[in-house]
Amino acid sequence: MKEFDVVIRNGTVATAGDTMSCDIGIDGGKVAALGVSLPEGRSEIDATGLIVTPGGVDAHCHLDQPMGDGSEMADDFESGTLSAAFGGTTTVIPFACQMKGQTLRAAVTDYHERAKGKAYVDYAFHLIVSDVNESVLGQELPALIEDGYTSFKIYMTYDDLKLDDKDILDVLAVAKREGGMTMIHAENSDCIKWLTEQLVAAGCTSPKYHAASRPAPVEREATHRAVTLAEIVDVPALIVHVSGEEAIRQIREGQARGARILGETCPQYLFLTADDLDLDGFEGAKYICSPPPRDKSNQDAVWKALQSGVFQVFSSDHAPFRFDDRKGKKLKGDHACFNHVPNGIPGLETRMPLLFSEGVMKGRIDLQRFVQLTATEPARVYGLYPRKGTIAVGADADIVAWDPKREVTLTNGLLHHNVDYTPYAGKVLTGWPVLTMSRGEVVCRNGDLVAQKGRGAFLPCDRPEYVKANRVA
Ligand code: DUC
Ligand code: ZN
Ligand code: ZN
Repeated sequence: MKEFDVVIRNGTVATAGDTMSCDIGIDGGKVAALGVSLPEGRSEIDATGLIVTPGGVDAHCHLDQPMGDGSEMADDFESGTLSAAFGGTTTVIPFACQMKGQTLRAAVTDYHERAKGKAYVDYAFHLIVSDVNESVLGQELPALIEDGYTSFKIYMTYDDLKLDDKDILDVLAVAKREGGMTMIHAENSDCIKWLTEQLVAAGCTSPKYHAASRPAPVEREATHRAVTLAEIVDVPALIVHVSGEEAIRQIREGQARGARILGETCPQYLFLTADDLDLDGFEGAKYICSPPPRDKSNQDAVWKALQSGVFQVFSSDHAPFRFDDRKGKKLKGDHACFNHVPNGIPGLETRMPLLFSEGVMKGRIDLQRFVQLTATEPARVYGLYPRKGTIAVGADADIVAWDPKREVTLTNGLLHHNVDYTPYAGKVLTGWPVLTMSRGEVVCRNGDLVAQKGRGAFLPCDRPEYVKANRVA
């Protein structure tokens, strides 16, 4: 009787701590052994010449999220998780979004319905808390944290989502008391509103003015305030999608003061700039996301913060809107003012390949940092570690094999999302995920899908160890 269901043999295995040449024995969907010359498995995978990493954890992506303005996200749990798998991501954490007037529980129930039977890889939910009231603070959030929904995003901007400082303090206090992780979208709403009014009055309405309506100080001020509010409550909080130097400085200074502030950035802040919003006609709308991409020197600052540890998490913020579509970027037509264009860009499938190629292969970060940022730390921050985010005995066998020699020119046709463009078209990448395994089952291999839709499972999250352990990395 053979000891393992699967043996992945002769790969270069990288975790957050080490790189080693070894075989991986997998049994019952879990890693059962790491060693050399492991006994034969019932199935064998030859990883000679490949780099083997933990499957990615994309801790910030939007799938089939109800929008309320007539727009529709192009990816649901089926196309979103398919696209994730082909890009080396084996866990996604999208958002169950509370509409104002709705209970959090109703948002979660609705989101489970949307996910049911559709996912190719495993998924957990963050909550979005948009309506803070006594029952949310006193009953709903504590009960949902207990049930495995241990992280929640709050917004400082967007009229239908934003909270004021008092509400934010109340949510942070619940996070502290109950052991949840608060994610904060930090942009100053009134500044955006005022700047938008000025721009529109001056006839500046094309996509490029989106960046002008949300300049770095708008993010800097809100980041400073978010850090301050978390310090006042004395609780960890994570600033999401940080775009550049000014916000980074607020986080770094907070961390230096001892505040337990975590940071997340995304590919758009490494590979896009505000110039991309200035393409002919309406093309720039493809790049409208918030905060907006900045400039080259801000890209450099983001790389530095990835290297130095200011950021713990590298997510896609996949927010999928089709370009040539009246439910997408052209919701209000192809001459719409920038503030009527749905915010967000696709990136689930390209997140890890971009960082592998431009980070690891170009020597900006090592393999350990790559694994930390794309898998281990997101799993730890959101209470999924060590089940997810590592290759260790007892962990789920969520594993990706990379061919470091494969050169790929990105085109939208190569990708598996349901969006009609990729912001990264034409980029030539070195290194590509050639095999993605989830709980011991190969999901895709050499560009072919080999698993069934619906196999992905919901993951209740533990209370994040960052909160439990009262510390940041
Ligand atoms: N900004 C967000 O805050 N969420 C989704 C997409 C975006 O651009
Ligand atoms: Zn956001
Ligand atoms: Zn987002």
